[in-house]
Amino acid sequence: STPPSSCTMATTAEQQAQLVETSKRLAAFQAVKDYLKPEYTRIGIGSGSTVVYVVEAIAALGPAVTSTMAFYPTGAQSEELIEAAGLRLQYISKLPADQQLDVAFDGADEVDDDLNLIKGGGACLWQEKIVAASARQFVCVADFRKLSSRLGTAWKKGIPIEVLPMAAPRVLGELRRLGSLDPCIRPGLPGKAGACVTDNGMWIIDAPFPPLLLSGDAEAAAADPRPVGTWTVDELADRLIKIPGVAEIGLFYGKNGLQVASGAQKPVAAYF
Ligand code: ABF
Repeated sequence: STPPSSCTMATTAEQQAQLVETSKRLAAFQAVKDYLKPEYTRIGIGSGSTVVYVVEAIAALGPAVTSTMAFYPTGAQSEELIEAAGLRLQYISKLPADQQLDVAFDGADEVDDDLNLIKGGGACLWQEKIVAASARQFVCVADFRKLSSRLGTAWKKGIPIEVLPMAAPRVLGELRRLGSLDPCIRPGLPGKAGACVTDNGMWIIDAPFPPLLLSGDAEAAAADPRPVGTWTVDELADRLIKIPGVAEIGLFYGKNGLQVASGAQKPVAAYF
């Protein structure tokens, strides 16, 4: 007999979820195969559900490969992942100023054609950016839903911005002036009152903007003067990071493929 339609839909949703998980896992194993060399000793490990597969792929190499490596987390979740996999934990605060991580792996919420990223959906963006910028090579691992031609198209919740709690109302005002559509303070997890508090004791503001133009995009020039609130990735990032009270922003970006002064933020490669 024909199953009821709700049953068919459930199967489809389940299949889609499985497809996403398979895509994350394959991307993670490929990224580790391509970018983790046995001679590497310092590895950055990001946050989120995709990175779980990165750690699985690394652990699968066995102690013969991993025992000479130290793993640097981007927050509490990442730290637990490293320890649970039996890998050696180390902290970025112990990394000498003249040293770099060999490679860092992390997920993303959205990736554009120039490999600019939106990150911070999981509220770990500040430490994630420090770890990425400390690495010679930063590799992004995501699934096919995250790829888009313009940031803000696939991830519609807004750009995550980590702020000092006392500055939040002022930052919200500045964001509205820059054209953000209804920026809001991220609430805590369900059942937890108040705002979402980061590993650094800060709050997150999610600031939606119209989809961002690629830097150097001919369209950007042609569309001038652009409607208020339509920015290129670089323009908006430069404005957001200067707002007093903003600790870090969830745009990982660079100028035409060049590393920005503070270190690499954009990945050298993205796997889907
Ligand atoms: C981290 O985890 C983030 O910067 C991003 O917000 C999130 C991605 O999570 P997932 O892999 O679960 O989609 O990488």
